[in-house]
Amino acid sequence: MRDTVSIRARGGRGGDGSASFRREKYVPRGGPDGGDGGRGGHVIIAAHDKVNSLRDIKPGTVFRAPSGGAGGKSGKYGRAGADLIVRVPAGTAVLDAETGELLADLAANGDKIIVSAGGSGGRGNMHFATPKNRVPLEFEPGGESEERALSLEYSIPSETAVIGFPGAGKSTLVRALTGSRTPVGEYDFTTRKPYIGVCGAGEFASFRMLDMPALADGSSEGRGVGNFFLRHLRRVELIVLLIDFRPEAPEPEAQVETLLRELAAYDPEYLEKKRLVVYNRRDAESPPEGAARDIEINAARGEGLEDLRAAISQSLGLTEDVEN
Ligand SMILES: Nc1nc2c(ncn2[C@@H]2O[C@H](COP(=O)(O)OP(=O)(O)O)[C@@H](O)[C@H]2O)c(=O)[nH]1
Ligand SMILES: [Mg+2]
Repeated sequence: MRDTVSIRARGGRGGDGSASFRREKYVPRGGPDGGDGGRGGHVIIAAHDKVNSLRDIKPGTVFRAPSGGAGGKSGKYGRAGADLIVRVPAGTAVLDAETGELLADLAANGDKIIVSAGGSGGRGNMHFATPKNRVPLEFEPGGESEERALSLEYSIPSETAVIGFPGAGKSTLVRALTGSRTPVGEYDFTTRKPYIGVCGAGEFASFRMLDMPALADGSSEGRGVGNFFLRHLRRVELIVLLIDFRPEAPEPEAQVETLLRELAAYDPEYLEKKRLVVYNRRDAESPPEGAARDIEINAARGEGLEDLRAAISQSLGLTEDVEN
């Protein structure tokens, strides 16, 4: 899955204004009638329903919109250059590649942004006549457009995501709650791509849940599968920290600490999101201490999943005022 791509965009040049003069029978010296050039086409990036990845956009492509037409005789306007529309999936952020500035977050179908406006059309000489100069030869050339380097970043729209150490049971949990057919295995880093499933929450509501690759210590510095997938947390409202409660796993507190550190290392704003700490694989008997607010599950046996579903629904505000 390609979820980032760098491109360039350049709007069309504006059409030149025209310099011409009226020619009519019996009028020896007609006035200026050169029309204006048309504007150049814009380059527009638009989110579209039918597009679900950035895979069809070749990295490094320069998207150039056509120029505007030149103005003509008899005050004729040049035609505007057609806009060039680059379609991306809903959930694509558009960033200035040089400054990293977020230009637009195209979250929903139909959201769009002009990334490089076409140059304006030049004025024709009919605008330059003055009482002193009735035969102006001046016209304006069309305006240039500015080429921009852009970076497109797609992140899957989802309300929740599950992060945790390898083997914590993330894929098992997402599959149990949502029915998504995610690879599940005993190997570390089984899940290299984020997967998504939908979990019903009461009669009319549902939430989506992302299964993420394992987030191990240091992964934000490129260990394991690296941190690239953390960008998919951008749209997530609630992060489930799934703690591996096997005796051979690191201490639960250490896991929480590591996960939070890795989140913060990727984007400090991720710590502002809602969080739920969930203990999984508690096949052993001793309950975790001081964990009254936390949830314990056994994803493989399907235990505690209803409590978890309710806690997530409540945290997302899906359970309010639903009675009758
Ligand atoms: N005994 C036990 N095994 C579990 C539990 N949850 C998951 N597993 C198993 O642990 C293994 C790894 O699970 P997986 O969901 O792939 O972990 P992930 O790396 O976090 O996605 C699989 O064989 C699961 O069946 C649990 O609560 N108890
Ligand atoms: Mg997995």
